[in-house]
Amino acid sequence: MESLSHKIKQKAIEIGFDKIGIVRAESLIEEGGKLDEWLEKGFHASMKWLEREPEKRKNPAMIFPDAKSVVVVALNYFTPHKHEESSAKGKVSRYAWGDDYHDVLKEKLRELLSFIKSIDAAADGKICVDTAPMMDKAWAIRAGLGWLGKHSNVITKEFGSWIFIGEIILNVELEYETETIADACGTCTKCLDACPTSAIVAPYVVDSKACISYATIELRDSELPGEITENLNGWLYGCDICQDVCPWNRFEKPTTETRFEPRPDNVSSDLTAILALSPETYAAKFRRSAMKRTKLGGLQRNAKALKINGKK
Ligand code: B12
Ligand code: SF4
Repeated sequence: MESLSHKIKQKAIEIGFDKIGIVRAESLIEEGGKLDEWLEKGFHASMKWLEREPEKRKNPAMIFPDAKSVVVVALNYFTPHKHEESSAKGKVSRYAWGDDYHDVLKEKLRELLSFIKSIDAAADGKICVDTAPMMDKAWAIRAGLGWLGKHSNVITKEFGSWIFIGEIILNVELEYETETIADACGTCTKCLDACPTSAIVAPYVVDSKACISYATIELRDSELPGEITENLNGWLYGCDICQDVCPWNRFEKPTTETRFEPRPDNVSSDLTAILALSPETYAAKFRRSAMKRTKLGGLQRNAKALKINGKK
């Protein structure tokens, strides 16, 4: 008879996930230690929410008390489109081109959880897509989905690093993955060398303060720091430089999830049009888009920085 673990894996692929692994819901002792170090060094910059309840980030039982297993999924988000190299446009990072991944993953994970409950009436679980403080990358690595690249994103052999990660913490014991994928970065340092702001301070470690992605998405200041403005390289929202240069991304393949196809003007956005947005037109344009995280003020701040920088 097929095991529940096997059925969960089959169903996950049927729902459209690209990779799945199941691991025991243990505390992340080693990875948690690295998180502590990262926070102590202030690499989280102004993201104070990362400091909150650090123990919860390391221990799934503190998020879901009956935690026995963690089902970890990866969803490929690569769509074959290219940025326009024009000073009138600002580049948007690939992850934000289509619909907000939180909504897409949550919907699929809900379907998976309902399926599990339909087979085992005693089963219950908690869906996590940034909604609960889980260390997504650490779980993906434990579940054998990929390895931590030197740019600090998880890389898979099949899809490169263009994957989103999500989990379901479950109250049922399952069969667990026993093997992890070995680090296949080797001696390559392309991501470290290409980062224009030297934000990858050591292999596997990103200092958010220097990262264009952090500054253009998470930083709430009314102006971007000078070193970021001068090195934006055309990025309006997020940054993909360290992943674009990664040799493993030659294995990128188009996703089957049509909601990740770019919305109009979302690959290379017209800077003048961004600056002309009102709160109403902004809300309508970016409804259910990951790009709303930076809010209208943040997006216009980035567009202004690009316009000033472009004129230099
Ligand atoms: C905070 C955050 C950010 C921050 C910090 C990024 C970072 N490097 O952690 C900022 C705003 C900069 C950011 C940017 C991006 N993010 Co982000 N982010 C997160 C978030 C919410 C938490 C990550 C976290 O806890 N970081 C803290 C550090 C300590 O955690 P960590 O990297 O997992 O820690 C490991 C390593 O640092 C390593 N380590 C630490 N020190 C040392 C020392 C040595 C010697 C070694 C060997 C290892 C090592 O070990 C740790 C344990 O495994 C996650 C979602 C989540 N809930 O996990 C998404 C997440 C990591 N982001 C994601 C994405 C897509 C991005 C961007 C690509 C978006 C973009 N295009 O602009 C960029 C990538 C920038 C980059 N090079 O990392 C995806 C990554 C998917 C993937 N393939 O891995 C995630 C997982 C969201 C998701 N659910 O899919 N992000
Ligand atoms: S996202 Fe951009 S700024 Fe951040 S580490 Fe990668 S290359 Fe550097």
